[in-house]
Formats: sequence, structure tokens, C-alpha cells
Amino acid sequence: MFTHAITRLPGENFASGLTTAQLGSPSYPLILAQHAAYVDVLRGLGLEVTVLPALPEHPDAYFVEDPAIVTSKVAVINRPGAPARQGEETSLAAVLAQYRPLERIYHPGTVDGGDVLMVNEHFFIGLSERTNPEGAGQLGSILRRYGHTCETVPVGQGLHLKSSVNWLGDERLIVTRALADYPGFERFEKLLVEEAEAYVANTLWVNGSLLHPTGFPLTRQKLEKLGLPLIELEVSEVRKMDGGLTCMSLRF
Ligand code: CIR
Repeated sequence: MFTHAITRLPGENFASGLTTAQLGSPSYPLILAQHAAYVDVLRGLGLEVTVLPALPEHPDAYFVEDPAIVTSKVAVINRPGAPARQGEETSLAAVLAQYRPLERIYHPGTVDGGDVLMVNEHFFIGLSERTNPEGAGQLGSILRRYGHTCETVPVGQGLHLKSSVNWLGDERLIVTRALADYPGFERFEKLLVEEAEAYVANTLWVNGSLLHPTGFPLTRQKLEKLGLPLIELEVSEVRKMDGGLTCMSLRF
């Protein structure tokens, strides 16, 4: 169960962040409202939520999931894979030091937290354009030193590993077709997301509830069969910046 979450407000210049999505220009008032609704949902699920101020020099910094990883035992300060995002991790370190011992990823390693999928004490580390083998190796050594287990997964398509696969509690994953047959996921029951609804693979488990983006009726029907509380959130403006529900918080 999570007791805390760290989030960061999007800044006025958030639209100058990195994106490959061609979904039009995002609205600042709307993303602020969507972010506020997200924070409210986390609070409603019993988490103590820290909302950090925007970092004007890093327009993507509200995607706090990427510059750090927090486990039950340690916080890892990442070296983000996109040069424009390097530096976001600095102010997070001071915050996370209140909760966990800190470890770091060093040059030439790069790791984005969006590539790190936690399933209880086991970690799947995606190798992507953002997380390189050196970074994954450093992260693996840190995690093992703290008693965790881990393995790497080639990401293939999508920005991060968690763009395509997420944990739904127990031994269940939500996963796109591209990763559904990955041997490392064999032991899981899989909720398959069709190509047209790929974005909903970024569904977030929080204390037994599932937060998912609005607008994916086929997958919603499958999620309903799990019998877990479902919370639908509008994240249109976040999606325009290649982000999703998992990206906007660190939960621990
Ligand atoms: C980026 O390209 O880095 C941001 N615009 C989006 C990051 C999304 N983060 C995530 O999936 N964990």
C-alpha cells in the first residue's frame, strides 16, 4: 500500500516540453485542472500528496516519475535519458532524502523512471531510447543491493516501458499486444489492450483502485470485469505532451 505521493505542478511553459504526439497545442488552464483532479484522486485514496512548484527551466518536470525511482527500501536519483530533462532530478533528491536512503545513476548511464515497472519487490527495467544498458546495469546493482530482484525488457515501441505495460495488482498486468508474449511476463494474467486503445495501457494501480484515462471503452469493459474500483481521469493535455497517469507522480 502507498502512503505518499510526490507530484509537481506543470509550469506555464509546459507546452515547450518534449513531445512526439501530434494532438494539437495543449491548454495551460486545462492541464492545471487535470493535474488538480489527479492530485485530488490520490488524496482521496488516502495518500499524503506533496505538490512541488513548477521548474520553469524544465518544462517536462511535472512528469516526476522519470527523474527518480522510489522502492520500499531506497530512492534512486536517475540520470534522465533526454538531455533537456537532465537536472530535473536535483530538487527531487532533497525531498526524497526525507523518506529513503538515496542512490544515484551516474554518467554514462541513463534511466527514466517511466521505464521501471515495480511489481511488489520485483522490477522490470525497460531498455529504451531513454534508459540505456549502462543505466539499467547500475540500477540493477542498486536494486539487488537493497534486496530487490529485477530483469531487463526491450521496450521496442512507445516512449517508455510503462507506455505499454502496467501492474494491476496481484499477478495481473495490462499490456499491449507488442509486449503480451514477452517471456518475462509469462506468469501473469494479462489484460490485453488493442492497438487502437494503446494509450490506456498506462493505467495506474493505487491501493487497490485503478486510475485510467477516459475514452477507451473496449478496455474499460475488460477492466470492469476485474471487480476493482475504477477511477476515470481526463488527461487530454498530458497526452499531448506524451505523458500519462503514471508519469505524474512518485508513489511509495
Ligand atoms: C518526455 O518526453 O520526456 C515527456 N514529454 C513525457 C514523459 C512521460 N513520462 C512517462 O511516461 N513516465
